[in-house]
Amino acid sequence: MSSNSFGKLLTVTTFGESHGPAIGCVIDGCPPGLALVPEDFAHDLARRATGRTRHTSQRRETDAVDILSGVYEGRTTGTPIALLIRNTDARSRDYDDLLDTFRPAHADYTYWQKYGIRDPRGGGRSSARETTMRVAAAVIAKKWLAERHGVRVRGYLAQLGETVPRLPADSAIDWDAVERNPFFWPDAAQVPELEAVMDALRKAGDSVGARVTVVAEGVPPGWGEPIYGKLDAELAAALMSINAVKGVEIGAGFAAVAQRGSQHRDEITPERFLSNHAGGILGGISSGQPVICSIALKPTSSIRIPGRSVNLRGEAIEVVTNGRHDPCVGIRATPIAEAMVALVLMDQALRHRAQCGDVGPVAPRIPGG
Ligand code: EPS
Repeated sequence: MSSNSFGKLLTVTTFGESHGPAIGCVIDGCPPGLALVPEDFAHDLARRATGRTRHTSQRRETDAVDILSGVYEGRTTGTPIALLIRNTDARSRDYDDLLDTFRPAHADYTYWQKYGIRDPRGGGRSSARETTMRVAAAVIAKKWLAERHGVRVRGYLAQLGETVPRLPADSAIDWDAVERNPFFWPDAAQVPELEAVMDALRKAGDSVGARVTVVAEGVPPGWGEPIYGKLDAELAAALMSINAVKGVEIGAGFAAVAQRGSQHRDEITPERFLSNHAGGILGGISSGQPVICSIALKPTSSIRIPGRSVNLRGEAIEVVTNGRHDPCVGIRATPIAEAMVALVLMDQALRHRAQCGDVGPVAPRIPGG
């Protein structure tokens, strides 16, 4: 009803507000026996965290994970796994000027209309702080997918404002290069250019949108439940639930509009598929090719450039948002998008095993590449 949980066999419930004492999640349905220790969470949480470079919000959270349940002697027990992270660097005074105002393009107004009450400190529940717990939950999903199925879920920033990577369209992603820069950008030579864009933007007090692409390799054919639990439908819903996401594409996405059938179809030879416009999903079921999704993130609404809005009394006002905001939320969105893809894939893998576990590999099986 209130939609703080998602998934069917692997369910994730998150809770907490940006400026409350803590944020947390409960992951239920994880198979027993998976090795899990608090240190497993550090890498991905650091990739998503604020305050690690000058290009993101300067709030500095430690993001230390407490495993409260579901793990015994370093292994999951099959019971609910509860994770907790304390908020240690909330600065609620930054929001004093915003207590009775609605930031244009922010959830301030719609939360107020829906609930008739809101926690305005740091955006409360609508804050991207909540995505910390998605990334934490997905550490478990990524681990299980890698160990059980050899699946790897990785993402990169595919566009920042008007800047796109200067790489040939069909070049392989250099994943080491992606991880070596704070933007998750695949073209290392272009990073100084991105830094200049971001520095100018921050100086201007404005923000910009972004595009993030996630690639899941090693997904076997068969995951996804037609008709209403299609893999692409659930990926789209999960990715769209990320703060600031305004668009989702699977494979060729909207470019498919201008393609001919003869161009779009991924022809099959006994050795391989000859292209991947489908993004690894046919009829809502994984084909064995890499699953490829992209998201469009809008520019952050909390900016220093004055904008028109109204206050709680409905009076016209001018809003300026100070505080420690991200000039581009897309910069930190790569691990979040990976997380949502991994959680959906693990849930679908468990569901496939439950219904079709006895089917086994079916010939012919085309290597996915
Ligand atoms: C956010 C606004 C900022 C960010 C926050 C997301 O919060 P605050 O004003 O409290 O510093 O720092 O991001 C995080 C804290 C995080 O961990 O992602 C927003 O409005 O979404």
